[in-house]
Amino acid sequence: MPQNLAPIPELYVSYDSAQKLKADAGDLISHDLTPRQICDLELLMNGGFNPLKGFLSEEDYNGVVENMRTADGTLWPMPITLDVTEKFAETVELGQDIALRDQEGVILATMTVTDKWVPNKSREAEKVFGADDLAHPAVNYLHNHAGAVYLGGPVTGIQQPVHYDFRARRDTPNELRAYFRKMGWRKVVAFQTRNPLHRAHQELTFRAAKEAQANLLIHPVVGLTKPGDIDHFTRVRCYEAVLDQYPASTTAMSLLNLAMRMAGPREAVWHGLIRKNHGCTHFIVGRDHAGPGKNSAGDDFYGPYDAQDLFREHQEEMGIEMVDFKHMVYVQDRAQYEPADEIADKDDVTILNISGTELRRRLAEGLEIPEWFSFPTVVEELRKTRPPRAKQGFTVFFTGFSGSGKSTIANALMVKLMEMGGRPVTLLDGDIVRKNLSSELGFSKEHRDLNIRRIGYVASEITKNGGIAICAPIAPYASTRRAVREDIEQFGAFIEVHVATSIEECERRDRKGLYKLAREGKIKEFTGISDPYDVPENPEISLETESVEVDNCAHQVILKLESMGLIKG
Ligand code: PPS
Repeated sequence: MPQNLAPIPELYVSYDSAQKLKADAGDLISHDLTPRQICDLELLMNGGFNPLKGFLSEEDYNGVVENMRTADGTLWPMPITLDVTEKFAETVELGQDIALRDQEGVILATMTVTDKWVPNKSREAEKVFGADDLAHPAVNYLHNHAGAVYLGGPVTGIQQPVHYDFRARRDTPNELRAYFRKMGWRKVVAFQTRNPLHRAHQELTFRAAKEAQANLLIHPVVGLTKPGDIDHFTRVRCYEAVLDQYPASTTAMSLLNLAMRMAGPREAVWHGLIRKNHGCTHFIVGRDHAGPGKNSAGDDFYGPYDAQDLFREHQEEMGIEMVDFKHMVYVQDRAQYEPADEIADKDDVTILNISGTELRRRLAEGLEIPEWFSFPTVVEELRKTRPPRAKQGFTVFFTGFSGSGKSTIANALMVKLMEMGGRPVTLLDGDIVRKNLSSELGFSKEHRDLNIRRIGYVASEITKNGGIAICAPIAPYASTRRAVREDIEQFGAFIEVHVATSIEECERRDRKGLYKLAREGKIKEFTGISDPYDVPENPEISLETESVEVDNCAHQVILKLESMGLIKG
């Protein structure tokens, strides 16, 4: 049997042992896994991350970060770490077993903690992602979401994470290997994707398979992808629509529950190793594979062919061969797709191409998407989840000192939007939220953060469901505002409005008499007097209230919404 088709080791114990282990593990200290950790654990347990046997130890982590190798020299480019809070780490001793639970509390595995350390996250960012720059989604995750302490140790698998969606389309490495054996597929080229497939992708994957004289595995990621990507439910429906376009019995599709890091070159090598574990012999690597977008200076994080170069350097050792991704363009004169670098008569033919940005613009504005570009069924699915901007939900988030005029302008805006109609509008005013949603909270940093997070959560749900959320808290901390923006932008636009009334003017107005009390020390931690306020650096709008009427301030917001295409005349 070819090596790529032989069964691969998993970390699961037998069914009977799992039942016993699960009962015993009820008494262990538990860690509730984050969504990313659940993805990582699933691939550790089912052999997708073979040869890893658990979350990395400190020595392995250092090796992986510094030179892409575990302590014993095995090539592994991505740190697979169990990050936890300092508080949780304090409760765990080395040598102790802990239970790893999913978000509903189901025990998926146990882990023997052999290592516990505080990582140098900036170093990890520099080495693994190429820069300690928060514009990189994985660096942002590392600094702003991941716990401060890492635990390492071998994992004993009890059960797979439960998935309720597309169950028949999900396969473990061993299930795919068995499928390839059954079908007699010896050579398989895998195509990794986090985007819907259009005609160009169909052409290039089909050609790649022909070139490698191999069968084709469409292997889309349905775990975590880049923030802002099209949700996997929509994508899978799109993939299913495209599958008919391939010759029967040469192509399969399987969903991979991977949490991507967008680490470009290192990610390409990682993806290759994962596909090898899934029984594939070839892997398609394109231009800017798993690229994270622009850095904070507006440049690309990685060179366009860095991923291909790093893959090529290691492919022999990896045991999976790279197939270059061809940039396919549509040649109108011949009504077909061709690789851009193979068109000899470039100057005599009309070449058409629609970029990802242009596609998003057309969807956002409800414009035509031609048939030469995509399949009608795919476009139909995309239009369902990406309605034109004027029909999407959005959040207007006011921030400013107490008494700056946030609530008054927010109210005026709400009334204007309700007059226009078309979408439900909800006002989450600072004072009102504190009477209902956050009635038990005070004004410490921790409580203010919690308050804003709650407002952000409600606003994100409203935005997701096509409504308009208007929020008007002080929201003094830039980092919290940023986190709320991230939550909301997954579903719709986030418009930050800085009500820029100066603290002197707010104090002069002192509409609620609170500034006086704050000056007398009778109210502690009062924003602008005895507590900080981070002035927004790049708000969508900054409102000057001292010489402008409320009605006009609200109107400026309406004009901004109109210019963003969120409301139509
Ligand atoms: S925060 O920081 O965003 O959670 O604040 P927020 O929920 O918007 O609540 C602000 C309102 O509470 C009143 N208040 C205080 N504000 C600031 N600092 C302190 N210590 C404080 N204590 C009470 C104040 O009236 C704010 O109302 P607005 O509507 O902003 O004037």
